[in-house]
Amino acid sequence: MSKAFSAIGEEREVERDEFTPGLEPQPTWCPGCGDFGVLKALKGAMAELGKDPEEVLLCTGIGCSGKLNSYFESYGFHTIHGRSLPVARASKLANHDLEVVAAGGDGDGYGIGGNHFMHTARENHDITYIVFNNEVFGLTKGQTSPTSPKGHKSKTQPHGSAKDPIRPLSMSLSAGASYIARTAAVNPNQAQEILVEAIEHDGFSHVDFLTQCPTWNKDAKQYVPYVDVQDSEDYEFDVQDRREAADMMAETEEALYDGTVLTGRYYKDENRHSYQQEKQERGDMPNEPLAERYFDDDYDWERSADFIDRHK
Ligand SMILES: Cc1ncc(C[n+]2csc(CCOP(=O)(O)OP(=O)(O)O)c2C)c(N)n1
Ligand code: SF4
Ligand SMILES: [Mg+2]
Repeated sequence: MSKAFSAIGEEREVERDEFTPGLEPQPTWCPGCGDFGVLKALKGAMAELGKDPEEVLLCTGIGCSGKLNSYFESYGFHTIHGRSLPVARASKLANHDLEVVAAGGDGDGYGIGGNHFMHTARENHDITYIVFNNEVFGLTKGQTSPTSPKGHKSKTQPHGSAKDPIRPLSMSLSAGASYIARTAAVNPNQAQEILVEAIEHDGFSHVDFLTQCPTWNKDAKQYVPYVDVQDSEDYEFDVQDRREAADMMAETEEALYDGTVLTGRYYKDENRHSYQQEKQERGDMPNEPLAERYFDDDYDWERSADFIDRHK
């Protein structure tokens, strides 16, 4: 429970359950699915931050993970496969008063939506991106995904995958994300703490969330035991140092497939301006939400061509 300012400016307590829809649909996730852990951590994080459901927009992709906003009370946009990020960033730019969270699977975000992931990180849009990493295409019945380990057997790779898996943390760092973390559904307290930090961060926050899929990925490790790199004496690195973070990410990505599950915060750059701030500093983005102009009948609309001084 935590405090929030309501629409009329009064402080009030916020409960985790305010993010549970009044008419709660029966979750269609399988028993034991890691996706329940993401839902719980996100509800807890929003309540801890004192957010009202009407201040939040949750954009999801397609997959078992994409069902998240059916079970989460807020504004929601269930987009098409791999396209949660373009919708999320446009929404944030049009109404920067909204707290915008995008979420989807490893196939959705690192596969079909990989291009959007790379450029949203590069541009440092001020949104939080949660990737449910279960190492398979869950919804479509267990095909190999970009994070499936080499040799992983599935319907699409019956002799074992011949591909090396993607390195999501390293990829995010080189693309330009300014907050990068990994957590796991089996570690709900750490997951909530990390989501709170990610949402509070001004810039693109990427959380690789390990979610077990007991139905289609039985040979995958269930992510226990896990190690929190911040709590363990075996790991010493500075999350603000790009090179040290890169080394720690590489070690983490290697270790996962050798059976050691490392989680925690990997990188944080608090000095980098978000895309919205950069645009505002250049004078080509208004400070008030575009959405407010739309409802202002007296607003004098400019065309983008009017901004160009043709005599220069
Ligand atoms: C353009 C397009 N291609 C393929 C599909 C079929 N499809 C639906 S979900 C999915 C994969 C989901 O895997 P992932 O993103 O890892 O999510 P999970 O179900 O594991 O949470 C695919 C291939 C689709 N819906 N749209
Ligand atoms: S198929 Fe896997 S990812 Fe989908 S709901 Fe079931 S356990 Fe979860
Ligand atoms: Mg998946």
